[in-house]
Amino acid sequence: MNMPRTDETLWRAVDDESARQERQLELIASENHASEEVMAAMGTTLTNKYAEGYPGRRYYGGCEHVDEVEDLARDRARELFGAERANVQPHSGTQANVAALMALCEPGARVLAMSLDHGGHLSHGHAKNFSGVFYEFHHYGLDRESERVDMDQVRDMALALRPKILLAGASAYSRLLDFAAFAEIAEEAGSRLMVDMAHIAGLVAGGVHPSPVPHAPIVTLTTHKTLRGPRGGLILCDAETIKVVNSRVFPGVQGGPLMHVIAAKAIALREARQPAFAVYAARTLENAAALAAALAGRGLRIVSGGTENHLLMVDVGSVGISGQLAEDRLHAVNITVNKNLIPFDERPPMEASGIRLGTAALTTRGMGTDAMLLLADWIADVLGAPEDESVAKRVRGEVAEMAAAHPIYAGG
Ligand code: DSN
Repeated sequence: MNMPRTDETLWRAVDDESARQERQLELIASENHASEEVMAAMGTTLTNKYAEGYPGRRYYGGCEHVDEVEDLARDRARELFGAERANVQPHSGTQANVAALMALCEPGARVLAMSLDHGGHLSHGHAKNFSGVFYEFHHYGLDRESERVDMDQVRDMALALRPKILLAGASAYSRLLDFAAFAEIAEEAGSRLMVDMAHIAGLVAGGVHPSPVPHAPIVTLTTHKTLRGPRGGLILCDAETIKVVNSRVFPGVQGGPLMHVIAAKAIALREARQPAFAVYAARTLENAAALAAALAGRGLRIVSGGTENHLLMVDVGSVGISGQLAEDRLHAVNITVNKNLIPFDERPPMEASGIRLGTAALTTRGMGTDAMLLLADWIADVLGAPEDESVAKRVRGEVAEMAAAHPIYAGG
């Protein structure tokens, strides 16, 4: 099917976004560049199909082909992560978390999760999010010295609170989470362990990060971060939990599944089984470690002293500026990052003292540790002289050369 492009205004915005992605160096830790095949699946006739229900048990006729698509996605998810069951319908990670919480406990139940201020996630009990509105959340944090999860505090809180769910997972935490220790604490406290592995799913798939699946009856993830698929959510669980998970996803929190996105998830899950993906995941880790070490070498403090995954938290307060200023100045040279609170931050969230950097997207572009060393110098140069236009001009030129040498898409 030839794609018509009659809506010039709309397509101009899309083309501008494609050009922006090619031009800028993407360090937002939750973003990546999906393959052309993944993107093609989302532009197919599957977008036309309603398929409320599950394969073989739908509320609409004509579902024989989308059944095949959803079965492929479910089987591939189970095989990739070694899970007993999978639900591939959640529209997003937050939708997956809503369904998972509803599957494990009743509204009003007590849940213990990592604090957002220390690296958790909005859907882990923020007061204005559904999770904080409908559940009684309590939060553990990081140890002030090591800036790592304080497992003694997790245990003490779990034993005192006896939450229905102990939730492990983060969106701005650069260290390994000890899933086996979380599982032991959950057992001791009479809680069920839920893991949100949205950020690290691709690293787990690539075999370079410990998997939570053997330790938790329910694991949620997104498919578009390190896993490099389409935007969306997914739930893995054991055979005992799947019935309630399925009913919480549909009709619990969603209506018709997005079959075009589920097709794209199936493609991404297949891609993640290829040997090349394991190499990609390992390089993503190497790049993050190299970037962290090089930035530290230039005098920027790295939260917790380093990284064990795809992201690093940089305390830009250590060079006397706010996260907001760092984000703005780096944006001006086409390096894209997001400001982020660091643990025990004294600045408000809209200002913040940190930036969060992730290497998943640049690794997809084929950049390696040499590129990370250059990038660290450029970031340190810009943040060390945020008002110096001559530094910005030089770095902007160097960034442009590196971006042009690593096109994301053919013809991009
Ligand atoms: N907004 C995502 C992130 O940036 O980590 C999480 O949902």
